[in-house]
Amino acid sequence: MLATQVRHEPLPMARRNSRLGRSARIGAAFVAVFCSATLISGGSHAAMAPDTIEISNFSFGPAVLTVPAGTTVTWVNEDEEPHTVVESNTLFKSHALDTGDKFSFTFTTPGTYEYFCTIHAHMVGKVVVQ
Ligand SMILES: [Cu+2]
Repeated sequence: MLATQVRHEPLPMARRNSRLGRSARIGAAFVAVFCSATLISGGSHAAMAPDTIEISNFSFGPAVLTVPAGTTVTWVNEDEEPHTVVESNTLFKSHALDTGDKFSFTFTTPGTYEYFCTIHAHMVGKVVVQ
């Protein structure tokens, strides 16, 4: 009688262990998905030139770009709508950029330069030159 109980003992233990193993595997899968998503976003960021500002979805990206003095910053319009890039003190002023058009400006003096789109005044961005 006692021997039978002992023999049955490991069964529920094993079942509990396998359930633990499954949740551990699910956890590992989540970690794997999270890590690969991080890798993908990291990869696309690295592929983009650090001195390029993309205009898409009616916004400048990145909204704030920090560069060392002497950097040529290039804006690329990825939108279907035309946009302009105009510095607040008109230090630089692009023409209306159609889809795929680019505009570049070389920042030689350290400072903070705010710019906006004259067609859509809510579109603002900033270049910080160090
Ligand atoms: Cu615009």
